[in-house]
Amino acid sequence: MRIGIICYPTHGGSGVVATELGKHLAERGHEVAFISYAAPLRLSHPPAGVSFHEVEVVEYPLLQNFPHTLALASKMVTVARMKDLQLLHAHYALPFAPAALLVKQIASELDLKVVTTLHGTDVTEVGSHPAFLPVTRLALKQSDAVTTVSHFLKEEAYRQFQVEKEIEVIYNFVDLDRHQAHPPSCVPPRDSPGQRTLMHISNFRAVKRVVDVIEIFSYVAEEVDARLIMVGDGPDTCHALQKALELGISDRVRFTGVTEEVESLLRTADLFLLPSQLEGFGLAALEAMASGVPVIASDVGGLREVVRHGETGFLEGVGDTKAMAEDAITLLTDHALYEKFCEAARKRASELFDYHDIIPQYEALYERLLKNPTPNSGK
Ligand code: GMT
Repeated sequence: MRIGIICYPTHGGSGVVATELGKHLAERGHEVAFISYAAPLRLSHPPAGVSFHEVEVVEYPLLQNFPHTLALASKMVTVARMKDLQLLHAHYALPFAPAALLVKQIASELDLKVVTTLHGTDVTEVGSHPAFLPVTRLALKQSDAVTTVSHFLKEEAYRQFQVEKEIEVIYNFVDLDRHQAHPPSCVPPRDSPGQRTLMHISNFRAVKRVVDVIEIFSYVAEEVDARLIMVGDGPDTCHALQKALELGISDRVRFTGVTEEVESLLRTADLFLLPSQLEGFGLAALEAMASGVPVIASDVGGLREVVRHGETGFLEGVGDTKAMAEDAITLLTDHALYEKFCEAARKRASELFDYHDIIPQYEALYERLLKNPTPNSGK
């Protein structure tokens, strides 16, 4: 198949899922064209079968707020015709799904199918905001297929958008081979031999509650010799830094910034913290589990489908940093229990979220759509 993928190039989970999906599709013999305003983070070296097409920014005095969606749609038309694409897959509803639908109309001779995958805040915050709601709703109605990354998000999409449309759940996935449990460390050595490593990875937006991460760590550090590694960057980095200073623990908190080396970093972690306000899925939690790292997270949204409370980690109420810290201390001080959780985490990642099982679900969906050409389209 010849597939166009549209996603955000930044270090958010939706861009990661879109990029990994495209790379796996190419491994399986499909041709994949990425269209975005910058190369996605995990596409620095596009493999065979993958191409990247950049949306140009036009400068003109009138265009103070550059109409990115229109430029994106125009670029997609060019790429779709150049590559004879059969399908456009929008990762994150806005502005990708409306742009893809515009392309479908403009390049009608191609009879393009449009798949929209909803990831999280495109349902819970952005897409359902009154400023965008009618557009999101139309885009979902007119997409040839809509998928969500969790059952929670599917129900939330029905609730927010009131669309009578079949929504298919296709879970996010991991490549277990890249997450071999506990190989040698690649981050700076621990300050002491027995020191334990807690880790958080995110885009440091408000929804991730990074200040809570610092607070949880401060309780843990009172009882256990531990350090915290904060991976990523975003609007709330300064708040996290400030909190660490205030609590007098900044010598044990390291901020790495954005990195592609997620798997090797995770191999150095003993526990993963994700105390988010909400998650459509919680890809970072899954990546931790794939590395055999138990997760302590908020009891919300798609996280309930990823983490099994009391088995692969613990889920506590949003903001309950004390309970999360107690869970962390329990795991870090009971070796036998900790080992059980590590094993269960990796097992769950492999049984439910292995890319070998998930990619074929996208392929089957694409094939089903392409079997039904639009009447009189000439395809
Ligand atoms: O975080 C966002 O605002 C959007 C999006 C992104 O691009 O990172 O994240 C969502 O997509 C991920 C991949 O499907 C999910 O694992 C995240 O849970 C989800 N984030 C939120 O719902 C906050």
